[in-house]
Amino acid sequence: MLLDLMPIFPWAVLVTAILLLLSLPVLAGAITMLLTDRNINRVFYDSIGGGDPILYQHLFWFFGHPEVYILILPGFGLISHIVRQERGKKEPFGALGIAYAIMGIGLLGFVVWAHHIFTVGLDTDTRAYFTTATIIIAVPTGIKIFRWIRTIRGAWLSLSVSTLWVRGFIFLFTVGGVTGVILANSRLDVVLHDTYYVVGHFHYVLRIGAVFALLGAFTH
Ligand SMILES: [Cu+2]
Repeated sequence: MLLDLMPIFPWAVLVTAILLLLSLPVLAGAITMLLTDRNINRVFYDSIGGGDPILYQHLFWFFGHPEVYILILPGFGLISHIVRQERGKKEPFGALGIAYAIMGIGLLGFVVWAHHIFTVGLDTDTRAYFTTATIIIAVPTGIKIFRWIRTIRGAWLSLSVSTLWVRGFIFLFTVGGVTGVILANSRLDVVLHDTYYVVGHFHYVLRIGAVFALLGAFTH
């Protein structure tokens, strides 16, 4: 079987596995360095000895941002399969584009981490780069949303419970995604950091996104 012919869910799980393989070791290294700082007088993060606590935040979020994609990518695969089968089609509309969008999100997931730490005193150029790179993620994400909608458009959809979860997912995940684009703007993020706006953003994309996809898949 050519990779292009692989269904979407295995694509999503393959990209998730790659994200795990490349991000977890960085977290392991970061907390190992932290343990040595705490227990054997190393100063990786201790500015007194020339270390830098912001280094820990960069290393943590280098893992932490791919982690949120690790949580949501399998759900993208599940949603693709539910809309396909509920629509009675062999493939969702533009399946290859969805596979490439999933790969694109996996790749971009590794170069946007500092949008979690805009408030630590990053210089303007760094903030401008991370703002731009983060907003670009809306492109592959939009590609998937429009292809799911196009797959289910114009078809009488059985009001099966799984399609209700799918509709809830598509609408509410999109709301959550839009708030992510707003938070990507570092000037806005500095004001919204540590507010319930961020809590609302990640609850829409994860609590509703990932969980609705799971519940839709269970019922499907
Ligand atoms: Cu992030």
